[in-house]
Amino acid sequence: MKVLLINPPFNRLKKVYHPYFPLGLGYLAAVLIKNGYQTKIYNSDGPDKKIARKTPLLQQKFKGQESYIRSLEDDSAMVWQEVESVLSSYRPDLVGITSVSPVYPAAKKIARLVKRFDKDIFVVMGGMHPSTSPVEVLGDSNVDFLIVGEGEYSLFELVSALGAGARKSDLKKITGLAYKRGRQIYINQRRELIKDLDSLPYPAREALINPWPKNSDKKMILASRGCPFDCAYCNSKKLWQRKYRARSVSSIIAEMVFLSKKYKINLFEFRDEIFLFYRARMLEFCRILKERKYNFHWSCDTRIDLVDKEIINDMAAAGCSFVSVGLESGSESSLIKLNKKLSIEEVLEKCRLIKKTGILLNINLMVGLPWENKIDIFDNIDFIKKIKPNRVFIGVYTPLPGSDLNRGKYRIDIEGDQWRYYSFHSRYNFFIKSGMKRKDFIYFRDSMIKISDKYNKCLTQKIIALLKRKLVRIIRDRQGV
Ligand code: B12
Ligand code: SF4
Repeated sequence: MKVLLINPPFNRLKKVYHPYFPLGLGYLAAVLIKNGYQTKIYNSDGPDKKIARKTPLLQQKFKGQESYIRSLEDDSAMVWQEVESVLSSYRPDLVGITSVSPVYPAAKKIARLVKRFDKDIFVVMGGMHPSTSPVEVLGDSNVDFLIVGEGEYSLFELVSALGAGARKSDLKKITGLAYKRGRQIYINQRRELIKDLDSLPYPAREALINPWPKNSDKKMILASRGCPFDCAYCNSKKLWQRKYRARSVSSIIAEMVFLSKKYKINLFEFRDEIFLFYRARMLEFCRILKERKYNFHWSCDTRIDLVDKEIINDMAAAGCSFVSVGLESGSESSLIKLNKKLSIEEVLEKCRLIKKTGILLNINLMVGLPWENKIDIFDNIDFIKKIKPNRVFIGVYTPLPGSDLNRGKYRIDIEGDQWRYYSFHSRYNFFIKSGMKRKDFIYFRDSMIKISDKYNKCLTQKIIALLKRKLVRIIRDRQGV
């Protein structure tokens, strides 16, 4: 069984420059390779010479949605030809496609291309969207199988079973698998989560067919999985069941050292949902990085309530240069409705703590919550001005399948290809039920975005300044000055 794992295109079709490595596919590939299966990863959201190499501002991200929609409709777009050429040069027996909801139309399109290329190739889908909408996804005639939840061992068992000419009774035993026979859809029992994350091999970054230049996609790393909190707009719990599992400090640092030697990098991006959950583990992580003087720089995402003076100072001393926090709203009543369990006062105080250390601060905010009125949006704008962050990431509320907020009077079902219109940065996202008119919402949303981009421009300048300083230092070192 020859396996090809595909990350569908999204940023690339939005013409947004964003080097990243699909870590989920990396883990799936690593387990298959370890068990003797020839496996490659193709990141169709990967490098594209036509896209300018610069960090996009929010305004550009919104413009990109139109280009995503157009490319999905245009069979001659370069990316679809690239998919076909990868299929014909690699000739897989099984293709696995990952998908989050806004990317699902692109994942569907790839499934269609695979079956058009060779109908005997097995198509398996997995990831957040298939896990939360399995019946819809398996209803697609181009999809044979689907894995709900954590995928490594379910996919491995499926590949082994198919390689041995599986019968229906073999498939019944594979936990986490969903499949169909004729029109009947079967969803097996969910698989138990992997108990010890240290037992997994490192993501197979080397299995990527089309890496980004200068190893810019190699910096992403995961130290934990899942999140025990329960924010109403989020659907993380549908995948990770509100269970938080962390790797050991020694395993994380060993992976950083491995990456720094193999790819000559010293900058890492932790992509965990909440990096700081276990305080003692974080302090130990920082202590070891400081003691061993690795000179690593790193960034992470966390809930702001997990930050305190000691931990943030230690993080700064251990090379943390950028922290991203999900605050979501500057309105106290919205925070309650979102079940954020944060108060504005606490947030402001903790943001001050972070900024004092010199660590760059990114805040994530949402706009367009179903109950919002213009006062809530003004509260957001005020909040940004009070915090004065180094970067602001605004997302327009998106009703994610399986989230608590997407229920009852606020329930909105977006199906299949309709997802092409909706993402955190799409002008089609309008789910307000407070009576605010669409045109007023657009005006307030755009004001919030413009103010945020002022801070975002500053960050670009800060990074350029930092790089210039580095360059000057290198030139001086070389000249022995
Ligand atoms: C890191 C991250 C990113 C990174 C990297 C994304 C990537 N493709 O790897 C960046 C910053 C680029 C990103 C971008 C976006 N992201 Co994002 N991201 C995350 C985050 C924080 C962690 C993802 C991760 O690495 N998890 C760890 C790995 C191990 O898990 P995994 O990828 O899910 O894979 C496992 C299983 O799902 C399964 N599996 C996954 N794929 C497949 C495929 C097959 C064939 C099989 C068998 C199994 C399988 O097995 C894997 C191993 O166990 C999650 C939060 C979360 N709860 O997951 C959000 C999250 C996935 N992102 C989300 C969204 C919406 C986006 C964007 C659309 C945002 C936007 N711009 O509008 C884009 C889409 C870009 C893209 N093409 O993916 C949402 C998805 C919600 C939804 N229902 O769709 C999440 C859940 C955050 C949230 N709650 O809002 N993201
Ligand atoms: S939004 Fe973040 S903190 Fe809240 S439940 Fe989702 S992952 Fe956890």
